[in-house]
Amino acid sequence: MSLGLPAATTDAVEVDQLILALVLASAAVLALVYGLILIYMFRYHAGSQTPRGQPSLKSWRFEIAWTLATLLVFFGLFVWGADLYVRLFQAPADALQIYIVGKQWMWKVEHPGGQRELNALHVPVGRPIQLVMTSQDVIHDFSVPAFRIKRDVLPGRYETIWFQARAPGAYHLFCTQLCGAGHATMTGDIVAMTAPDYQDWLAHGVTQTGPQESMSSAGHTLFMRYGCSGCHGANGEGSGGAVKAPALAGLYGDRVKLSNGAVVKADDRYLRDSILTPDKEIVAGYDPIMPSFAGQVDEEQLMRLIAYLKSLKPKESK
Ligand code: HEC
Ligand SMILES: [Cu+2]
Repeated sequence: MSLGLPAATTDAVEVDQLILALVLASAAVLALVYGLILIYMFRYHAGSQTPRGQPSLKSWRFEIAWTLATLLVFFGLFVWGADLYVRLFQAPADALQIYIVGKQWMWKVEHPGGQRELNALHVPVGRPIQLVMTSQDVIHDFSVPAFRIKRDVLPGRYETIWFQARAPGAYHLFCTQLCGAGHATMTGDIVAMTAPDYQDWLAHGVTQTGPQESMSSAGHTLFMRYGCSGCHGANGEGSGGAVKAPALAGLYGDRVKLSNGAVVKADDRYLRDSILTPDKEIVAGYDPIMPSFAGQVDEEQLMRLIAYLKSLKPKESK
């Protein structure tokens, strides 16, 4: 059941199957109820000779059977839907991360290799892609009907979504959250390509301004420029000298113990908050001396800084 819309990702196929199952189950209930209404309408219409005298005996077996049957069918659909929903929001660990910043009224995309594009997103087919998204101004919504995905893109935090395209092709991207006068123009193209074509596109297809630099190496430049290195060491190895600051290598994905006793996972959200609101979560054993960089680094620089932090591998000795 595609309603003329291609199901261009692996999950889109299953989303369609779930919708079809829901429609069929609902149609069966509808047919039963309206069918009975129709039958009784004709059978017992005014003046019909049908005997009306003896009401039939109530059967508990019948009551229990139909209640259980409908419960199981609809509960089964619920479990299926909940499971699919969870899978839709948990990207596989090997997903390729691509960064997206929404703003009035465009989508800015940056690939890990530093390739940038506007209102377009090139991806390889057959490989899970995770989008890490944020907004520079108001709430937008990243929606690709052919992929059956849709996610609000909020200022001040990261939202992620993932998909795996099935076949090469171009698919429409829409902003589906009314975001101002230019909302209707906030569209774009998702271009799914074979892996070799994608590599080729990464190497040649992008119009570049200046020397091309990967996101993490651009992030390292920012790390030096904003003085992070002064406290955290030139390569994020941490420092124990005049200022004591934690090592950042190997931090991503790790568990961090905070001064209030809580333990949090160092994901994209945590790294972002550590840079913008360092007072909120203090690493256990350190003084809250890190300044906030809110207002100094913009969303795109922040993503590059984070890409750099993620690229730092843990020390052997750790
Ligand atoms: C004045 C020294 C100083 C500067 C400059 C500084 N930091 Fe920090 N940073 C710290 C200290 C101290 C902590 C630990 C206490 C805390 O959580 O606030 C920390 C914590 C962090 C954490 C969390 C570490 C963990 O183990 O969970 C991250 C991430 C981080 N800093 C990134 C940065 C980045 C990126 C910059 C530059 C934009 C920067 N810091 C600049 C001192 C600094
Ligand atoms: Cu928008």
